[in-house]
Amino acid sequence: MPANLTPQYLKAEEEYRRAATPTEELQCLQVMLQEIPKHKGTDHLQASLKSKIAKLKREIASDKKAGAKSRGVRIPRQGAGTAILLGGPNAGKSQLVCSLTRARPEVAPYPFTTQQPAPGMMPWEDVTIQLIDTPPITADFVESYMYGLIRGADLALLLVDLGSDGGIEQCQEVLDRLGGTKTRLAAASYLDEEDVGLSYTQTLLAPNKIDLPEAPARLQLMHELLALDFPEFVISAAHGTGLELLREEIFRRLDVVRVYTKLPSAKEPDRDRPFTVRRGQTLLTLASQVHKDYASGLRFARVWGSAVHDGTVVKGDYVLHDKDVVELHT
Ligand SMILES: Nc1nc2c(ncn2[C@@H]2O[C@H](COP(=O)(O)OP(=O)(O)O)[C@@H](O)[C@H]2O)c(=O)[nH]1
Ligand SMILES: [Mg+2]
Repeated sequence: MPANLTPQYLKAEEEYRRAATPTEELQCLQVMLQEIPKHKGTDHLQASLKSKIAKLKREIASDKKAGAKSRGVRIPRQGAGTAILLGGPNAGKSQLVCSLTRARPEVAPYPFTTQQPAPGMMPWEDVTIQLIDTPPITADFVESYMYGLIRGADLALLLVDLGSDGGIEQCQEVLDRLGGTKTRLAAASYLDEEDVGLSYTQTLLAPNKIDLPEAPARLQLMHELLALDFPEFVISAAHGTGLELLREEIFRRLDVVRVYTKLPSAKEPDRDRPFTVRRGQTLLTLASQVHKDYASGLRFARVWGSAVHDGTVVKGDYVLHDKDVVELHT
């Protein structure tokens, strides 16, 4: 990573990785090009940004001509963050969504039951997290909209079918299939340093159906055959084994903090629905989430929380902590 990248650059880069439309991508790349320090060490990256921008402009122009809508399927982000479920046929993706959310996708013992991506909301403590059920990825086929969904997700859950002899190979096929594209899975989310179009989405591995008698032996075999560095959560989506740990890790991986707001006149904050912001973000980000006018009109805030004394007066650059109570003064 070239040195001295500005916070604006890093923010645009993060948004670029998650952009769902060519127009959004273009906006982010333009900010990145503007913000990148101009010296020899970034020549390569500058050139790569410029060629991406030119390509996107052409793409947008030809989409306009063809009257095309934005490519792919878009699922509006909801809740504290988004996890996308991936896997081969029958791995148990739909079953997991059924077990963790109130959504009721069809679960069936035959492949390709799920044909459209479908979101459901998973409760965790006092927040909800969006889970997206998807059609299987196989050696021969992946729906083209899947790339945008994977890039846009905060994290991926890769399910392995321990209920069939083919499960391990099917998992490998998912990785191979994506590994040949610019949308890949990794232990952490990041953009490639040399090629900003190449995106990695952090992934948890979830070997499923551990309730079945042959499953432990297959799990062992999987460890021998696949050398994966993803954190592993062995589960039974149908029986609930391991799901509590998995839910907690999903929340942790979103890397967000919860903030409760209160009116200056109120004694108690609104505890029902916390706002969530990425860890490291500031009061200013929260203010603009609460109301679009608040970011510019914010004078100060009082904070009750783990990092400050009760009622401390802070400015827009205060970095929020999990479970802070914030009273905004505009
Ligand atoms: N024994 C067992 N069966 C499961 C489990 N999870 C899913 N299944 C079964 O596996 C089959 C495929 O599940 P489904 O959720 O439709 O898979 P998908 O294609 O990945 O969405 C169904 O018959 C499910 O009942 C599990 O944890 N244990
Ligand atoms: Mg399904």
